[in-house]
Amino acid sequence: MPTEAAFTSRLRSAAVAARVGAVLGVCFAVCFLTGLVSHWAQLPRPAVPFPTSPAWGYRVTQGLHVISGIACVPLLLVKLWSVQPRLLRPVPRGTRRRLLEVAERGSIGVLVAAAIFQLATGLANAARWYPWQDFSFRTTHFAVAWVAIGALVLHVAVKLPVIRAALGADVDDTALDRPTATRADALSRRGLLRTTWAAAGVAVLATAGSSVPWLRDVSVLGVRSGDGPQGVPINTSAERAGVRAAASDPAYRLEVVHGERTVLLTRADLAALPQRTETLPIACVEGWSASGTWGGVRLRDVLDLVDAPRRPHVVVTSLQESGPYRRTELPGNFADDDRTLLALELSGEPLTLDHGAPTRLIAPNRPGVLQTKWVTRLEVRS
Ligand SMILES: Nc1nc2c(c(=O)[nH]1)N[C@H]1C(S)=C(S)[C@@H](COP(=O)(O)O)O[C@H]1N2
Ligand SMILES: [Mo]
Repeated sequence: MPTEAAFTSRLRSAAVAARVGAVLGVCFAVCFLTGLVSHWAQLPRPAVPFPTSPAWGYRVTQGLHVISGIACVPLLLVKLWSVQPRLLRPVPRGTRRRLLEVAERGSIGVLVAAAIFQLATGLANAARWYPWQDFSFRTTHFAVAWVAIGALVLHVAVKLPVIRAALGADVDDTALDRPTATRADALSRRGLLRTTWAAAGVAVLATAGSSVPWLRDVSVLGVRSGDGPQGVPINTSAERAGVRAAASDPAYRLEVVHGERTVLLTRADLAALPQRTETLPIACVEGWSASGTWGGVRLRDVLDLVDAPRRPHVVVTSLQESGPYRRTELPGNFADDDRTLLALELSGEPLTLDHGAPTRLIAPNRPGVLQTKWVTRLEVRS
């Protein structure tokens, strides 16, 4: 086991750790706050309604969530590298000092573990890789976010004097250096910092095109947001969802239920209702988003056929027989919003099977995961 004294590079310093840590802290805060927005947007019955405007709001917050999370990866690696010798520091003598040291290292252990867990599960989710069956990504990612942010606040509070001293001094200042950290490397501290910012920038550019259209061509790791039939990517195909036969069956009906009243509509019945056009994005929780021009029926017009009350809570069911997106809940403010459609068209053409034909839900400022495709039933609940 190496000791703290074995690390002699001048780069592993409070000067570097505080600067990288400050940027990492900002990225973490953006990630945390936009994550809270996403959690709120996905609550089936939020105590405070999630707003339906601006229509592009979730597109921006979730794009920022994934972009800031990705920027954290290189930043966290450099930060951990720069402070690694500190973790090998000998435990001081004396019960009180020893207890304090153990408490501090324990809280840092929690912070590091929670941060790595968040970045790893977030990346896995953005890459649509779900290695655990029955593992609720959203619940776990949300719970551990609080652990991470709590440990981070504690860490910053404990380190505030060092952080202030390090940020207040020149980056090459040696006052805060460990006694053995005297070896000059080929790379200067400024060079290391510049490389770190560049690595974070490259990671962002490689993925941000998923939500920022003009970055599309440089985003080798991002989903091409303009790719896919009718200019919008496909998340789950009709084939994969197992709905190909049911969705193309002439016997298809949309069932609209309110208490004792039920109305059955064919696709032709929907097409005979007043048609509207809205430009609304699909903003996937995985970070990609794309704007579409949707044609179809106002959801409210369909709900009026069964005399749904104002602000109805609507349960939307898909033809898909299993899977977490089979059934979604639409809060009253979304059901009543004039822009919320049952889409029959995209980009002026009939909706393709993969985009959710015969009809799909599209509402403003709503996470993509809740924009249910292949809708077969709407049930008004109180
Ligand atoms: N029935 C059903 N609806 C669904 C899904 C699904 O898997 N099944 N995927 C959702 C997700 S995660 C997203 S991002 C959008 C994607 O819509 P698109 O494939 O038309 O782009 O559809 C949503 N609606
Ligand atoms: Mo999604």
